[in-house]
Amino acid sequence: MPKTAVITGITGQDGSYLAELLLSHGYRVVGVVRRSSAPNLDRVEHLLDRIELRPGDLLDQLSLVRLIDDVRPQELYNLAAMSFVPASWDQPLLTGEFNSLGVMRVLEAIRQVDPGIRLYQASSSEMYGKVREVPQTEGTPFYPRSPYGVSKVFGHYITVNYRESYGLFACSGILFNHESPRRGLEFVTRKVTDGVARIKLGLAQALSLGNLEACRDWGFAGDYVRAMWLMLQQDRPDDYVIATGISHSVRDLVEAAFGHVGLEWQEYVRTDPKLFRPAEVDHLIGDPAKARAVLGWEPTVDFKGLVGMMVEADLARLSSAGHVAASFVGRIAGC
Ligand code: NAP
Ligand code: F7E
Repeated sequence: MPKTAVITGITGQDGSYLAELLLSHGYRVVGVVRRSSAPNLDRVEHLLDRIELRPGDLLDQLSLVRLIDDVRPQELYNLAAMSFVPASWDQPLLTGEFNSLGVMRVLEAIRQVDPGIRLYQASSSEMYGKVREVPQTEGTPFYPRSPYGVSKVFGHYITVNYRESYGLFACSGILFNHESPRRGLEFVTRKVTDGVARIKLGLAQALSLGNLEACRDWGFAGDYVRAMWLMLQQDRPDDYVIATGISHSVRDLVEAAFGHVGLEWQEYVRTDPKLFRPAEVDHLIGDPAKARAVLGWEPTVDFKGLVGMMVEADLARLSSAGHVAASFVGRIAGC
């Protein structure tokens, strides 16, 4: 019998890569989608004949219980979240509902319907915030700097607590920033690669950014979903840091992306104080030693390869879409 996996957040960046991975391992894949007034399936369009979609919402306990009871999966990957950090200052309560209580609703649904279901919880390096240790490991204390980071700390600890209280096979993956051509346009990597492609094609003249000094440990999303799956294949549940162990500044990112198409970034990039955050996470760098030793996990795409892949994908997309593809970035405050 093939295994069945449920993915919340299947319409997001990670959900789409994870669905591809699980299908390649022969899984029956069931994705949870919340109702929207217009289709929102761009990232999984190529998979629609091979996955099942079911309605559900992290805000609605009953929808989760019913779904799990119907589908009876062996594994559940809880990727759904409000994932854009600046939005968490605008909507802190909703962020907590999704990212904190939403996790508890998933755990409760599993506990009530079938405590044998294995759970992956999408935790985040944003929990380290104002870092207490360099590099960050599974043992580094948390000091979140945004409502998003705080909400993810709750999600992490409630996952650990249900594991320790009820013996659930629940793992928390502390993933550092991971990117791809499917990344949302509001995140800095994609905003930069989309901006570079627009400038190169003559569709834009400049790019506004916030703090160029912030440093992140950026990896490729396709590599990171493999780590999620590996966590649920172990003999016992545990928490893992997933990172490359190499950090770059936003300035490095900009230089690499403009350099990829032979442009001098200083001629196009403006800094906009409105894009600075009320409290910044200055420098993240993860230590993936445990994931390497226990899971046998290694990243396969380095920083330069990632930036090049994303710039090329945006160039191809915008070349074929022509001028129709106007950017929404910059039209929504905080993006
Ligand atoms: P993403 O692209 O923003 O996708 C988020 C997904 O969550 C979307 O499918 C979204 O559905 C869904 N969602 C949001 N609220 C929901 C709700 N109330 N009920 C059901 N579904 C809901 O995020 P991502 O980059 O793939 O990240 C996946 C997870 O990993 C998130 O939990 C994120 O916080 C976490 N994480 C990400 C990173 C990273 O660097 N990417 C690093 C660490 C942790 P709609 O399409 O309907 O909006
Ligand atoms: O910002 C700086 C910004 O929005 C990265 C989410 O997936 O990873 C992500 O959170 C850095 C910050 O990602 C702009 O100030 C400068 O220091 O791409 P980001 P994030 O906040 O690190 C973690 C691990 C998650 O869990 C989250 O879900 O870049 N920055 N200028 C900018 N950032 C944005 N968005 N836009 C700018 O113009």
